[in-house]
Amino acid sequence: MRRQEQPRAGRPPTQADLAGRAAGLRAEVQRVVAGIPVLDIHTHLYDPALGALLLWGIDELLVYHYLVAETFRHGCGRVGSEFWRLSKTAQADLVWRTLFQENSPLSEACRGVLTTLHRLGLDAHQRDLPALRRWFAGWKVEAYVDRCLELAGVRGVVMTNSPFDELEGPAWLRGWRRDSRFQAALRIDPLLLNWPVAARQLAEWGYRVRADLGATTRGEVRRFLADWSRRLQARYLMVSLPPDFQYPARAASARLIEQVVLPHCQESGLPFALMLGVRRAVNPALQLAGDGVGSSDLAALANLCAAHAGNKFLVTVLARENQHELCVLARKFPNLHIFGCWWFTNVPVLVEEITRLRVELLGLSFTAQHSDARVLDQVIYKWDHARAVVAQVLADEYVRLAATGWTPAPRDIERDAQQVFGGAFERFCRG
Ligand code: RAT
Ligand code: ZN
Repeated sequence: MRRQEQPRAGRPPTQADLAGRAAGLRAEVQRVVAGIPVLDIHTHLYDPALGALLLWGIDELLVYHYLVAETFRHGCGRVGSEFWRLSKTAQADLVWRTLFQENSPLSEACRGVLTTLHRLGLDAHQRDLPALRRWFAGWKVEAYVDRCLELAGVRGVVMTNSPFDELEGPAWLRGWRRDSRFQAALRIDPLLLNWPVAARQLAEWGYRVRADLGATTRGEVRRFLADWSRRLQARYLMVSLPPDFQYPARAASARLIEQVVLPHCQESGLPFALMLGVRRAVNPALQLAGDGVGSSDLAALANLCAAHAGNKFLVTVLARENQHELCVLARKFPNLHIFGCWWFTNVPVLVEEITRLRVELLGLSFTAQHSDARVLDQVIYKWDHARAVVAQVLADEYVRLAATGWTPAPRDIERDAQQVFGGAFERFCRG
C-alpha cells in the first residue's frame, strides 16, 4: 500500500527569513492592537446623566485611591488623618507635590496620570498644576466623555451599579435616558457580605424578608434581584469576596449565592462575576486606599463551577499566587471565564506575566484586561498601558508560532485581539 501523501514543508527558513518575519509580525500586532475598539467590562464610571457620580479632571485623577496610598507612604505624621480633613483641591495639591514634585513619578499609578495628560496633549512637565486645572475647567462633560473614550479606543464600559448606594439607588428609581456606551452591572456586595443590615434595608424597600433566610425570604431576595437586573438592564451580577470565602458553607454569603443569586442568574441568563482575594480595611485609616490582598482558596470556586454547571462565572483574582490555579480551573470548567489584571496586579510586570500564562494555558478564550477606572480620564492610560503589554505578549507568541511555519494573517491577528479585548466576554455572555 502507498504511504499517504503528507503536506510538504518548503525550504527551511533561514535566520534572516525568521528575523524579517518576526519584525513584520511585531509591527502588524502593534498596529492591530492599537486600533481594536475595547469593551471595558468592569469600571467604576457612571453614565454622564448621573451627574456628579461620574468623576473626571485633574483633581480627581490625583486623589485616586491608588495614589493616596502612595502619598501616605511619605511622612505619615504630615499626611495621616489630616489628609481627610483637607478639601479635594488641597488633597490633590498634596499628592502632586509629594509624588510628582518631591519624588520621581515612577509608579504605575503616577505614570498613568502622566500618560493621560500627555495623550490629552498637555505638557505636565511644566509642573504647572493651576494651568492644568484651567484646561480641564474649559470642558463640558458630554464632550469630554467622547474625547476620553475616543482617545482610549473604548467602545463601551460596564459600570458598577449598587442599589444600596445612597446617591445612585434613587437615581435608578427615577430613571433617565441611557447612554448606550455605559452598560450596567448589578453589584451586590452589601447583600452578600452584611446580610443582617441588607435584610433591614430590603424590608424597608417593601420586600418581605427576615434575617433567617427561610423560603419566603429567599423568594423575596430573588424578586429584589430580578427587579434590579431588569431596571438596570444588567450585563451581569457582581461581588468581590475576601480570601477566606468558602463554598459550600453555612455562612450567609455562601447560602445566598447558592439559593438565591445563582438560581436568579440561571433563570435570567446572566453571568455572576466574582472578584476574589480582597482583604477590606487592612488599614482603615486609609479609607478606600486601605484594602489589601490575600491568597484565596480556589477550591471554593471549583466547587461553585462544578455544582452549578448551568451558571456562568466571570472571575478575576487579586493575588498573584492564585493566577496559575485560576487558569487551570478555566481549563476544567467551560462555565468559567477569566478576566482582567485587577488592582494590585495591574502593573506591567504582572500584566505581562499573567497574560502570557493565560495565552499559553488557554489560548485566547479570556478577557485580557478591564480598566477598573474610577475617574473617566483614567481609561486613556489604563488602555494605553494594557494595549502595550498585551501587544508585546501576543507578538512574542505569534513569533514563536511563525517559527513552526504557521504565520498568522492580519485578519487572524485582528480576530484574536478582538477576542481578548471584549469579544470573548460577549461570546461567553451569549453562549
Ligand atoms: O480597584 C479598585 O478601584 C478597588 O477599589 C475596588 O473597587 C475593586 O476594583 C472592586 O471593584 O471591588
Ligand atoms: Zn472595581
